Amino acid sequence: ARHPLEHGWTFWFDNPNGKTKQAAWGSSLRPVYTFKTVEEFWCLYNNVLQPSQLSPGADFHCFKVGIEPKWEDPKCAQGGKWSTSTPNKGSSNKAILDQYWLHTLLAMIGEQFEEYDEVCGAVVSVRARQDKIALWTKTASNEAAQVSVGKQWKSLLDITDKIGYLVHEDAKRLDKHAKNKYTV
Ligand code: M7G
Repeated sequence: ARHPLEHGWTFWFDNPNGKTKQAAWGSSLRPVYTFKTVEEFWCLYNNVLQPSQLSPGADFHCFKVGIEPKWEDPKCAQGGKWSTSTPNKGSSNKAILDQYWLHTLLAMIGEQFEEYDEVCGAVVSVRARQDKIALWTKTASNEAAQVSVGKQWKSLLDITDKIGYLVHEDAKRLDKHAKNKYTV
């Protein structure tokens, strides 16, 4: 039996080895596979590497069909992201990263967020210093919706530390100096 999902979703991969210092951001960002059913999701999930197996610099993205994982995408342009990181202190943190990723994917594709319409997609970033995962949403100005998504995500991942919401427009303008708009 086929179990259709509410939305189709596209997996994207950003390959750090394809990047040179001069290359523009996103020049190695590629859509890999689109799935529309539960069965296709598991087939894909079982056949791609886990975040823990990626080399530093790599990003996995899973976004609703038709939304590019970029600030510039019309559905993302007024949005922002909740994010959290795992300290890179060995294999247990890598296992946590994989778990964060899977739980985030399942909650997204199962439309478990109360404000499911706000969700654009998720990104897992493998970095030498600190791996991180982010949940991108659509309407940064809607505080109630973002706080709802943030609280639900935090509880889903069983995070006790504060997590922050960064507006893409601020990240674009202020880069590393951008401050969180919301925290939960
Ligand atoms: P980052 O997402 O802050 O994480 O991106 P990283 O430092 O761990 O890789 C770093 C830089 O990539 C940003 O400061 C931007 O210059 C660029 N960048 C990241 N994103 C998500 C975008 C995007 O969506 N659009 C553009 N134009 N640049 C981006």
